[in-house]
Amino acid sequence: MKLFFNLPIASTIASLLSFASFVTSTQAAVLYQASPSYPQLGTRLYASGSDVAVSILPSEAAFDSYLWLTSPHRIPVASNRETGRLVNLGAVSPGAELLFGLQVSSGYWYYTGDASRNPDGLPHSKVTYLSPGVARVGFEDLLGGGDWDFDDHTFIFSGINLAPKLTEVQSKVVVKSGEVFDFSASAFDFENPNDLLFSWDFNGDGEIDYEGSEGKGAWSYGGQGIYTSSLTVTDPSGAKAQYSFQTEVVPEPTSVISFAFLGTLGLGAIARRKH
Ligand SMILES: [Ca+2]
Ligand SMILES: [Ca+2]
Ligand SMILES: [Ca+2]
Repeated sequence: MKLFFNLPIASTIASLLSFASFVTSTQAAVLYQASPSYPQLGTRLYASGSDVAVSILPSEAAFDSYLWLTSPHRIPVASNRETGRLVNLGAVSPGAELLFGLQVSSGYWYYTGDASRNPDGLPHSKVTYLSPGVARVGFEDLLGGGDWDFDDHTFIFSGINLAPKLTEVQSKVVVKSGEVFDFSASAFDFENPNDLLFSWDFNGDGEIDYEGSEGKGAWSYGGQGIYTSSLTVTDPSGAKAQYSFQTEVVPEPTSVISFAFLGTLGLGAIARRKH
């Protein structure tokens, strides 16, 4: 009878103690990890602040096409048959995404960046970074992706910037109210690998709570509850990478620990009674 009575208490104490040790852990969890390189498909291009120029490389595509800058300004650039031509689009505000569109004689439009922008939901442009500010951008011009070699219409873009890419984010998922905890993140950027700004909003109110160039620091929560925290990394041209995560802030665990102590004393009393 005592055995049945003791076991649930022991397991309750064990779970309380493990909960307490998890909460008081000083280890930060790895929340996000990615390779320190950019994918070539779906890469967005941003303005660096200097003049944006496009040179047209040879094309062997069956289709004629015309390249446009469609945002933040709508500017016609050149046909894919104007090999060797260099078009200067002038300066675009730094940080703005340069959204290029290829108007193909088949009637379809294909865009730089996310696959969801294209009529078939597939990526149609491949960005190969050549040097800071300069990339070769090749398009596929067939609905469905064709042969996926991304060289039907090829251009050299200069005056561009790639957004930084987060490679690791560490923080605590469960934090005690009032506890100072460590957090850290690392990011990768072609143009400015050592000149990035890390901005943390821990309580999700839109106000930056901690900012610095080192990618690490310490902070504490005042209240309790579940918060959507975010980290934004910005390069000197204003291009950004963002990551969001949830943090649970629990009360100071004095009640948990005293409950666990009570449980331990209770078990001792039960053990003594057995003798
Ligand atoms: Ca092709
Ligand atoms: Ca950059
Ligand atoms: Ca905040």
